[in-house]
Amino acid sequence: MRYILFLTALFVFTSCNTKVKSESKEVTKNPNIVILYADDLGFGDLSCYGATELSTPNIDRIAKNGIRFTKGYAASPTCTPSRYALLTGNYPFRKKSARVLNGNAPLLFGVQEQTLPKMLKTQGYITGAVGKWHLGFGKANEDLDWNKKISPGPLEIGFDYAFLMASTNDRVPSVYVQNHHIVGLLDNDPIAVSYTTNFDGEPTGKENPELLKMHPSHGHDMSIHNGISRIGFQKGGKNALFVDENMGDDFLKESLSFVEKYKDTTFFLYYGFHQPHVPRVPHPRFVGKSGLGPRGDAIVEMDWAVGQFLNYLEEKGLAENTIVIFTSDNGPVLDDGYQDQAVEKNGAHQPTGGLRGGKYSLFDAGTHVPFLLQWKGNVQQRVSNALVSQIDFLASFANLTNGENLSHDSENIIDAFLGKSDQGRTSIVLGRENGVAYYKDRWAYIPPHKGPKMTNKFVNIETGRDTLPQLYDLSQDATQQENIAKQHPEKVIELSKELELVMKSNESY
Ligand code: NG6
Ligand code: CA
Repeated sequence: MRYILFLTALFVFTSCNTKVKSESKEVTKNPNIVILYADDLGFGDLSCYGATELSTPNIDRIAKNGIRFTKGYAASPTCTPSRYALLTGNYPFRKKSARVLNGNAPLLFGVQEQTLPKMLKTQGYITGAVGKWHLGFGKANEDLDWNKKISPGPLEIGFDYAFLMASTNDRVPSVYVQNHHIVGLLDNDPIAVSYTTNFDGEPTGKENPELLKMHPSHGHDMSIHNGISRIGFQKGGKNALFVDENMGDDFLKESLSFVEKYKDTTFFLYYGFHQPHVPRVPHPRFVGKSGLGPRGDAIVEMDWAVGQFLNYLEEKGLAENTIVIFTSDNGPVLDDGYQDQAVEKNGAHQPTGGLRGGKYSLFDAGTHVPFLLQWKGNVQQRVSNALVSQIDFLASFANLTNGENLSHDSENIIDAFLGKSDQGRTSIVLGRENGVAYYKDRWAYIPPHKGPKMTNKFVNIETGRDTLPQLYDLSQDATQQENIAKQHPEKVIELSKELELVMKSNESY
């Protein structure tokens, strides 16, 4: 960055004068970087993206303060692969194990792999991860004992501090992990976790529905905790189990205390919300607030937390020195496994903003998500149509901070992120190895895929799969209504060849 180079030169030039030296050091300070990462929030779920049935005034503040991207993308239509891609700058199809992980899966990253926090650490950042993880813990091929030191994990891939939900809120173990240990675990009540067999005497959602306050619609019928049955079996560790209703407050508190502790340094914070992923169990003070049932209430709860976080930055005088990004890991879903009236109470709300598909889908709504960025005093308010992806944070922030990008796929589009250019990426691969789409310029190409065209009847989302090639012109047909592959055979060949080249370069590792 010219900005940084200029100041570095100033630093060298004045280095004989200690007083000036310390002043110039002050000016060269890189901005703090915060990524606020929603879980399953759709392109149409925020009022700043046109939602009328739901109000998100706090998240909208980021759009008012900065940039609202209209073409912002997560890497994949599910959680783990998107998070992997955001943190490594690598397309998730390069890593076969980058798929929705069980709660006892090993750490997805090799400890040698470059990550965004590792890169930022080399540039002097203190790095923290709070909230949803879903990226595994422990060594491959080794059963993790959750009662001992939990490693490798976030601390081994570049985070200085971590306070994380171990997996997802619908998967056991229902605990938080702080650095290397489960929070609140007592020696006399160890926790045990299994994804194959239940523990003797432990009730399950399937056998004991009378114990439930929220019933599954499909799946989610194993161990019961807090009146909610989950995926997987757990026993013990009672003192350590999280309370779903408090989770939003717990993550906010941890995020604020991380910022408080490191506000005089340069920090990077990855703040992963659990909302509005299932089970949707907001704190009672948000129940009924949206009129859309628990899914809407969970979004209102997250919006409140974002407001508290932004207020804190303002109060501490950090807003001008902090880049804040808000985005989502994949598109929206209504019934994702619990009877929480998400479908019945949705009314006229359009979580996808009218885009085709949703979570799990190769159609646009699977990965086309809200994408906002503010850097007060440095970035002007605007709407940007540049194509931007979470995969590009690594190369772009490496450029901004003078760090090194070692990833395969991350592109430096820092000028687009900071609103100085309308040019983002020109092409992108979306999805993971069992299903991808390829976008270039105005074209969305989905290669032939085997498999069902619909997810199950509860989720009820089109997968985007077809045994024939699909081609859509997003400039004319943003909702992908007309497959024009037959009218443009030469385009289909061109795009399929390009996609093949990208996928073959830097083979899976
Ligand atoms: C699915 C779960 C769904 C959700 C998803 C992952 C069932 C029936 N469905 O398998 O509830 O957990 O995985 O979501 O179990 S993600 O946002 O973390 O990728
Ligand atoms: Ca998700």
